[in-house]
Amino acid sequence: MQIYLNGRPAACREGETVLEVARREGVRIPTLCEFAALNHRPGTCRMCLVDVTTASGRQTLATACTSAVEDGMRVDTRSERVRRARRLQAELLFADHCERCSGCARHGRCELQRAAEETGLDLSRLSGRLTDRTTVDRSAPALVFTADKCIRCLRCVEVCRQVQGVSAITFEGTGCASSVGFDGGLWGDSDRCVQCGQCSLVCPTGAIAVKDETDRFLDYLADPDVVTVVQIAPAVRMAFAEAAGAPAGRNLEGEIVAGLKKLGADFVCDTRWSADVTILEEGTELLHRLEHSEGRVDTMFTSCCPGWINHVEKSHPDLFPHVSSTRSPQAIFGALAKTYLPRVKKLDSAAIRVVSIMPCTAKKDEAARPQLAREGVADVDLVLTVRELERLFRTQGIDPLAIDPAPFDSPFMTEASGAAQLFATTGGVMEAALRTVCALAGSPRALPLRFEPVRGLAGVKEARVETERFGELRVAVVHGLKNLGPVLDCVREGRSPWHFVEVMACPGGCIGGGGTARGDNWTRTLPVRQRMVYEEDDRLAVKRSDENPDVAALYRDYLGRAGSDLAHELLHTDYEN
Ligand code: HC0
Ligand code: SF4
Repeated sequence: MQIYLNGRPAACREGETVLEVARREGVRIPTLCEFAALNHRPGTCRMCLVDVTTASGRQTLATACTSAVEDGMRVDTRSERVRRARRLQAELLFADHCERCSGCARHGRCELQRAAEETGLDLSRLSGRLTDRTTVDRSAPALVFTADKCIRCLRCVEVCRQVQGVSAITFEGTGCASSVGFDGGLWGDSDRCVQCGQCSLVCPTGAIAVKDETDRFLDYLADPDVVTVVQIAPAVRMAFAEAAGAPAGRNLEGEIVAGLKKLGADFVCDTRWSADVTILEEGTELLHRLEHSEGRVDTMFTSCCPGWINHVEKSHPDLFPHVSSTRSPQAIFGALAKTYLPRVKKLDSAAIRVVSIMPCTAKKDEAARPQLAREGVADVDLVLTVRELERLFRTQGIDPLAIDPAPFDSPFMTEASGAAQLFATTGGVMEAALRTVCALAGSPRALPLRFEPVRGLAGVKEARVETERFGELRVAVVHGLKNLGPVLDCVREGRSPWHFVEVMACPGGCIGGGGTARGDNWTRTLPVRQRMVYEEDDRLAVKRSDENPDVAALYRDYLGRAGSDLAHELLHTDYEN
């Protein structure tokens, strides 16, 4: 089968769309509402209009994203008629779109701006004519919705439904007054949204954006009485290059450290260090459960993903007894940065502000949780996402692709194992935990360091390992909340075969977090980021969390042993209360 694209023959298959064939042939057609990775093509923005002449001679303007190819079809993607029609569609989109572009988080990276440029739209005659939708909903902890930036593409509705199975975002109202919404209420009142931020990854404009808190960081840096302690999460270094405009696959860890130091950060440390601490605490907790389960399977869930914790809290609170009490690495870092670091470095704890650089929007929510504050003071003061950091560097004149890399600068909270690096990907917390738990519980064969069954991007993964003390350990790994249902049913109904289950809310785990770089194709970027994680694990000399000398020093000099009273006070929590 073939069609003619701008006069040139192009081979195609039955069922393909004109847009798919054009993309394969390298013929550019502007798009806006369409999102290939979600198979989402509502055909509503009409940016992809093309001139179609069928083999029988019928001529029409049609949307390329929804039009199936027919043998002999002639498609003109740039006729005068097409260009005029697309420009009118762009004008109509601006009829109820705000034009406060310069202050928008997406300025320069907005898909609507790009569509205007591609269609040659200079000034819309219809700007602001149709309706006045000025609502700005700032009620959610991490994300902001601005109604008059919404172009009703419904990508956010689809990602929330298809990928997360949460369906917190709905399409509401009719005609010009229609918009996405949150069950008719404020976003912060949603009884379903987990703040994973996947919607902010797919929104083509600034309608759904991360709450920008970069100013607060600049305030901290400018205050001579404040000591800034920055932590960088395991996945940030895997996604930052893409946010900065480089191709996927470059690890910019040293450049991020250098940029933060140049901005004036006092300490730049590594969340991988506290991920190793997490494994010692969570592993000890798991061993304790195994010792006291009297032959039953008492499933324990990981607790480090705040999107998952929010999901339990909102939709499955009866499962809290199965969730590990160990705090996340971000929260453990915060607690130790305000207790252990001042001891070691002779600092006033009250002067310290902990700033997290995270791939995650829900980490903003986690940091603000009352359970993670001591005497009303949060352990983590501020969370910036990868995209906020990229914008901060850009506005402060720091080019992360040109700056010389620098090492982490505290000798106390930076050393990391390969296990800790694995946290960045789905299956990584499990693999890290198994390395240590198998060592502590004895493994009959040579201790495995790679647990292949929990690697990769399958939605649900299972593995079994033999231990001397407890026999066979059965584990499962789930990422993308949509995949969770059957696993939760098994645990709730007492049919769970798994002793330990890792849950990460985002597809791919944190490498696919809602605060990372936007990619238009998860199937392309996630495998690259995941491969970088495995390579970094291979590169690091220490493989197991319990062999990290920095962590050993922490327990020797401060905490005592894993699971001690002090460790419980600082490093555990109870989300139920
Ligand atoms: Fe993650 Fe984490 S691995 S949740 O994805 O556990 O955000 O990167 O920082 O806390 O370490 C995110 C990433 C972290 C935490 C770690 C865990
Ligand atoms: Fe955040 Fe990672 Fe959980 Fe996504 S998977 S909500 S990025 S912690």
